[in-house]
Amino acid sequence: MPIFLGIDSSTQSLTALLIDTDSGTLLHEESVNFGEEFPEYGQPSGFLPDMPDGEVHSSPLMWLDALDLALARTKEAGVDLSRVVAVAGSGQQHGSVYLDGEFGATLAGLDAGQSLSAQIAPRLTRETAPIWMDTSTSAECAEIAEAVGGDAEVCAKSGSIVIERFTGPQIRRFAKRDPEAWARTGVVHLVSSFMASVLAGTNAAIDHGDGAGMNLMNLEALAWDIDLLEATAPDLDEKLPPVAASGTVAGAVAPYFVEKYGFASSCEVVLFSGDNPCSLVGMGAATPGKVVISLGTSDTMFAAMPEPRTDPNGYGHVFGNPMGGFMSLICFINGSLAREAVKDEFGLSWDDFGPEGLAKTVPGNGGKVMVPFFAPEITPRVDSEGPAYAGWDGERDAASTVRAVLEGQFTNMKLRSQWLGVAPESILLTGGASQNDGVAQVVADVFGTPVSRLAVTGSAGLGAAMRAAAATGVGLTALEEAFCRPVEGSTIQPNAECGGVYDEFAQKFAAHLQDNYGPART
Ligand code: XUL
Repeated sequence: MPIFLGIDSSTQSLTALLIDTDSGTLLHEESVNFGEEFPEYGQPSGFLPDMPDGEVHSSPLMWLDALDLALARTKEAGVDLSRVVAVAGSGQQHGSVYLDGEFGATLAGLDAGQSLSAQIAPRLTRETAPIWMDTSTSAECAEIAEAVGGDAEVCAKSGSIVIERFTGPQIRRFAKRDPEAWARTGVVHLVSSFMASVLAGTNAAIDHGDGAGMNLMNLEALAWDIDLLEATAPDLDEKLPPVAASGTVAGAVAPYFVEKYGFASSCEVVLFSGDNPCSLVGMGAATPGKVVISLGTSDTMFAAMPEPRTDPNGYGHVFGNPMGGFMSLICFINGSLAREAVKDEFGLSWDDFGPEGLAKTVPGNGGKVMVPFFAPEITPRVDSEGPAYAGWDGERDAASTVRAVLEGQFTNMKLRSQWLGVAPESILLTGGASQNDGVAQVVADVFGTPVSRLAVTGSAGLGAAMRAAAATGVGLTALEEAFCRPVEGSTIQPNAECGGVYDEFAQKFAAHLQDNYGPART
């Protein structure tokens, strides 16, 4: 019986997930939390805390230790890895890994007697990797935009204006600040293509899904854009792997994995992609029609789109859809940390965000509005030192603040997604808070749309495993039927009585945002 492996290399953990496509079952899932398993790296949440100037970095060697550990545990759990026909993966988007010209040769000669991290450590020209939470590159963003003719031009070429966390500005900052190390750099990988390279034992290409999150790829040509490359860093064209379709096979799995974990030498490594593109597949939303809202450290909203259409306000992004065509993505910084801040302020539990807790207040919150920006937001781009409240006459109480944070978050999402030009027919909700029926009800009411949840929660890892299967000939429809079913009875209908409440609320929210934070930066 053929099985397929998805590897999800995310911010806080690495997960290996195996599916059996004949029986339509999830065979095994093994998750390694970086902070818990590898305290020696000093990164409790998967990145170095307290770096200066908005820098947020992580250790590629820690991800490799997690890969070794996840595979060792999967084998120990009795999974016969020789049955894996193909592996694909998902990576936190935008992060970049800097390696010297010997990286390819090291990969070709990996020794199963040693760890991956020990063998790859000498190849790093930059010890740590800037990740998607890094906001240190405002100067570089302005320089790139100016060199190319402005943000609108960069957006028309790459699908996004120049964005601090995107890889191009991050590369530029490194090349400017450490030109000697930049000169020694032979190849720059994304998290996704780095992990794929290690598995395949050869430099793997960057796929169209994750490649679009770099401000370097031309969306129309699906190739590196020479103007953007030149505006970013010297000799960048020589240091980037090629871009390729997400379903491309990078090669057979490296002998290291055959000897150490029992993979068949015929097992194929399919290109890795970004976590959001992989989630699109894992949520069964790779064909246009469904909108996904993912509630995580950052909240994201994404959907497949047949033609690339860009956000005139510059907040949204267009990436390649791993199954062909394109996808939109909108990312909100104030996600679970904002919900947690309200929970902690009043010493609540997540049950207070559930249906019973929300029953203490009414939709529209009796005129109380909160702009829930506990940290500076990127959608819209406003500096913020804390949320803004309006409509409380006396002290704020727990129940109205809980409703306010949720209504504020989802109203902001609704307003910032209007450029997509389609009102969603149904919303698929995923991520930590998605299982909470109260949270799901507020989403349904604000958007006026039914909300469903799927059985499998790790949609990025599942999407990666499904991509591995699809690349070797398993049909997407069959895969979606087997793995992307909504949980029976879990669909939440919008409350008919809400009527126009949320239209009026959205206007109030927009005015309150403008009054408190001024016009958004573009
Ligand atoms: C998307 C983004 C995040 C990361 C999280 O643009 O920055 O969703 O991909 O892993």
